[in-house]
Amino acid sequence: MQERFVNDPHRPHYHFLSPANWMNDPNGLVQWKGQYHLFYQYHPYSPLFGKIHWGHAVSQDLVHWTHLPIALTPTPGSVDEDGCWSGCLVDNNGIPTIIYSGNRKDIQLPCIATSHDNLITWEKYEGNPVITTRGGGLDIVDFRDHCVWKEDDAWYQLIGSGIKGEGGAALLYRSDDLIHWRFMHPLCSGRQGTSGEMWECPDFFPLGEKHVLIVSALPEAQTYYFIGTYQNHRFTVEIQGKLDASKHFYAPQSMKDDKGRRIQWGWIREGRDEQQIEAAGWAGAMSLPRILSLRSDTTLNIQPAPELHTLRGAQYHQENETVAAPALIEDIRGAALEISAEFVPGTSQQCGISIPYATDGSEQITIRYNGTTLMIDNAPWDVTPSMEHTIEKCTLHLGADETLHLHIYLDHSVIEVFANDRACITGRFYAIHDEIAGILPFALNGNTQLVALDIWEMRSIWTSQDSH
Ligand code: DQQ
Repeated sequence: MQERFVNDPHRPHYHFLSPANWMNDPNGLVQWKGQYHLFYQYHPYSPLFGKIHWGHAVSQDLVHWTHLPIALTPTPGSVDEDGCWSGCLVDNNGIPTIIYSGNRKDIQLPCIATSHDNLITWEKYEGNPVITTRGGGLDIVDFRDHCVWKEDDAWYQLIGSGIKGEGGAALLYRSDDLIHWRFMHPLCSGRQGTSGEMWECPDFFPLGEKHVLIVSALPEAQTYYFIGTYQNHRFTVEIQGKLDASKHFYAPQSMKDDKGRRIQWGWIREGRDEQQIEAAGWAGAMSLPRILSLRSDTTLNIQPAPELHTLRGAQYHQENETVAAPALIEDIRGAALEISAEFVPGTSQQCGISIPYATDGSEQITIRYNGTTLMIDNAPWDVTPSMEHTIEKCTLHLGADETLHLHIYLDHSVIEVFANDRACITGRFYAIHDEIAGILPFALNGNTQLVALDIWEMRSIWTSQDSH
């Protein structure tokens, strides 16, 4: 870790981060010659958003990353002079090809770049942009971000957009050569019931017997998924919902790996102001890799990648306890932990896990479930939970015999909560204290069974040699 960040209590230890400064969306995800490549939106010269480059990192195991040279840099006087914005990567007959949004004067247009040295250096196509008319004649709000795939003998592309008076839209294009594109129609748009005026970062892929479309909707900055049937280049939505309850998880992109898994990363944005970000010298983190699959009822199953188990260090375990009143497990310290807790909620009004940073409960983060709602809040322990302290929340209904399974990843200022493999909440929490003061499983007004509780200290993914 870079010397200046060593004592920063808020900088995550096992989430992917840029070496310093600003980062946002994951881009160009691919497994190439066995290695996972992660490109990302990066402003190498400032902790604030600005002229965006494509950062690049590689991993053998999905967990540890090595930074590589910057892949795309804005070219002065060109269509991407103000930024190389989000996009994807495809294998065009052995030639890795990036499709990204060139940004000039706040207008984005689709551009192409290719690599001839295994994804290290990139040559921009001299005819960029490859589409010059935004939105195929529709009255659109904006036009950017790309999801490209091969189907039969042609290339297809979704571009994020919004149709005025209608809402967010994912526009479908077709091409024989990745250079010449023909607009077909909106594959999906706000008419299908989702709010949002503009859909950024569309991601479209087959999952089980269905297809899934994921979008990041503006202005509310919320990620949505649509599950449905894709036939004859039309998409019929059957199920839809929020992907992660939180606005801190945004602009996700996914890839299929050689194990056939659909792996997704999202950008975890900051929850602090520009002054604090400038003082910190960095902003943004990548989520943990999440494995998406379809459940038997064709809803979305979301689990952290099992490779993360390799980061587990010292373990605390307890099982079959009745939780009637909060009892602090005191000997857990640090701020990089994985917690797995299974509850039978029983008669209590609420149950969950509280993570105090001070033994008097004055500073803590709590994951609570009340039978219908899962939430993260930062209310001091003696305060009745209220909206004021709720950081994030989502609906979660348990089946008749279903236990509550909370799977929590705390990594300094980042917290990712997975509940019953189907509800996700990502939060940011900038504690004053450097480390936690214990873990507090709790139940309020009744008895809850804690079937099993496991807590692991998590190792850092960086070594002292990493320029990070
Ligand atoms: N981030 C990129 C855009 C995209 C947005 C710019 C989503 O291409 O729409 O950094 O976070």
